[in-house]
Formats: sequence, structure tokens, C-alpha cells
Amino acid sequence: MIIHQVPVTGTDRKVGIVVSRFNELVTRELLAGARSSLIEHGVSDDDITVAWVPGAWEIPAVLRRMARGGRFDALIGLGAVIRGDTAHFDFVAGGAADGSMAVAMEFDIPVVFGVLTTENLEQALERAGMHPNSIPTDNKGWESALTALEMANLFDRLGE
Ligand code: INI
Repeated sequence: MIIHQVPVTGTDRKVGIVVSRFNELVTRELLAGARSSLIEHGVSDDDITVAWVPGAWEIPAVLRRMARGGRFDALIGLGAVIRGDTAHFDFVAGGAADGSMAVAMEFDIPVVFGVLTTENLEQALERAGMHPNSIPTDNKGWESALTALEMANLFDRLGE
């Protein structure tokens, strides 16, 4: 049996992050969590590229741009779609998810879906690690960074 289980290390990794401004109170915490996590796992701050977009709907198009350039080992989309805010929750959340997956498939690159889809703001704050009792790893941005590094290492291990 051959088992591939790779470490979550980020030395020399280049990571692109697309983060949406909608619900920025939440998304800036996701971004802070992702950045801290990447750095803690060995990624240089200079190797992290961040692009802000208006809303989660816009994330996939910018992920695609980043993927097309071929400069990144992994990409992360960060956003917060809150059902209470919108009648078109399903369209925005579904479009962001489907579009992000399409980029991963088209360009054969790890794309992490770090877009919160919650019923209300409270749930979103909790998943961004903003609850008074939260610890850094409760932040989904932090978790997204770990996923990105593990997937980049796994892609390398598996080769073409
Ligand atoms: N975008 C979000 O990121 N989160 C939301 O909760 C949201 N709501 O509630 O509508 C939202 N809408 C904007 C959308 O992402 C686009 O920016 C907009 O439709 C323009 O294309």
C-alpha cells in the first residue's frame, strides 16, 4: 500500500488570497487568520499576494486570473455570505463555491474555499474566531491556510 500523507509546511510556497469586502468586519479577520497561519508555517510574507474584491460573487473570477498566471502554489478565497442579509444568498454562495471549484479543475491548482456561508452574523463571527472564547485555530481563515499548504505539498508529492 502506498500512502501519501504530507506535512503542512510552507517554506518557499507562494500563495494567492482573494478576499471580499462584503461583511468586512468578518473577512478581515479571516484574512488576518490566514496570513498568520501561513507565516507560522513557513511562508514568507512577501510570498503572500492578497486581492480584495467587492463580494464573494467576484472571488472566482479573480482566483482564475491568479491561477492563469501560474505564479502560485495554492489559492485561497475568503468571504462571508450571510443568509439574513440577502434574498440571493443561494446564488452568491453557490456561485462562489462552484466558480472556485471550476478554477481548481481548469488549472490543476489547489483552491481553498474559505467563504463562510452562515445563517446569521453571529455564526460568521464565531467562524472567524471573533467569539470572546475563541482561539486562533477557530478562525476559518487559519484553517484555510493549512488546507492550502497541505494540498500544495500533496500535489507536489503526487507529481503529474
Ligand atoms: N456578497 C458577500 O460576499 N456576502 C453577502 O452576504 C452578500 N449579500 O448578502 O448579498 C454579498 N453580495 C454581493 C455579491 O457578492 C456581489 O458583490 C454583487 O452581487 C455584485 O456582483
